[in-house]
Amino acid sequence: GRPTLAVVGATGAVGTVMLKILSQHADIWGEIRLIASPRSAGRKLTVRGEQVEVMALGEEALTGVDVAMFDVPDDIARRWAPVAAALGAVVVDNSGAFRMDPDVPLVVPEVNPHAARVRSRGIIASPNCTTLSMIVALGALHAEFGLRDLVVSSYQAVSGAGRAGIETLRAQMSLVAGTELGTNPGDLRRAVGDGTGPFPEPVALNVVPWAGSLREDGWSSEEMKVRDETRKILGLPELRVAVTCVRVPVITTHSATVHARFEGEVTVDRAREILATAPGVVLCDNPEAGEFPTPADVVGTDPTWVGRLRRALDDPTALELFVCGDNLRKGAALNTAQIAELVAGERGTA
Ligand code: 11C
Repeated sequence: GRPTLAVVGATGAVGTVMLKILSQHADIWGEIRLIASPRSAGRKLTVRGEQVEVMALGEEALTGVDVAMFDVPDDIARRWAPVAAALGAVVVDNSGAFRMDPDVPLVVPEVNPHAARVRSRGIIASPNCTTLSMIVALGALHAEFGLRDLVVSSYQAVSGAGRAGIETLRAQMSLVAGTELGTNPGDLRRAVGDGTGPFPEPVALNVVPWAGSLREDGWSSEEMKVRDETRKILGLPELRVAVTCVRVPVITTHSATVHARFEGEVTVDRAREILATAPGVVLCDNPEAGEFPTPADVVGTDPTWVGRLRRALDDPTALELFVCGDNLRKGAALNTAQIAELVAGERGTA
């Protein structure tokens, strides 16, 4: 019979997008079980046009599952993903709990699909949304030119912090709407009060150079993820990466500026050819016509969008580009679904 799929974290920001994706993709699954915290158990959600009752996360819900997708916080994944694996499921985990575990592959189907086959813990990890917003385009360029160094600045949407992030920006926007706030120091902070939600500073009408939690020497967890995950996915453990992660007042779709230096000289013409034909990438780059990707157009779409492609002015081996990717689709739910579909496909041919 067709494989049974469990969606753990079905009620969250990523889970909600996952149900849409499962309703749009080829229907390869038998039963689809929706699982969430006991607080959400009993709610009904729609997937594939059918109402399905949410089950509480526990051994019973995870028994008899072939593939289990986890879209939950790290601590929940750390506790329950091994349980699902021990019960026989292949786990596809979208949290940060297992990404850097040497026995867990970190997979982007357009870049390293082969890695998904070696999974001694029964767990496959899906990368962080900021890594995913650039890695498909970067992987295609790396395959041709050989990546040497990377300098990245992110422009991250508030939905990266889940529903709380979206609600915080919406609430702050209504507090500042129609006012002249933002012309004096402290204006925004007074208007927003303590309601900064998951962000350290007001995010409406602002830019916040922080995502995640504090790591050593002033680095943020998000910055460490971008570096470590990029190295692992591309199989370049020594890759030099400089990254600064910034939160901007966008609901959904992460953007990044990328300076990528390669092994030898590059040409924009060849880079354009590669990006125009790479699966999962759309080249949208016509500065004369004012065409480049922005989150306003990219949100809700699957690919990584690339624009502003230029050769570095002072280095013929380097390219500059601007990328946008929907952080809830390719950045989270879509990549997880693609990995789950890879696994289901293996099973079909086994
Ligand atoms: C953000 N990228 O935008 C983060 C959220 O490692 O999966 C996702 C955290 C993760 O805040």
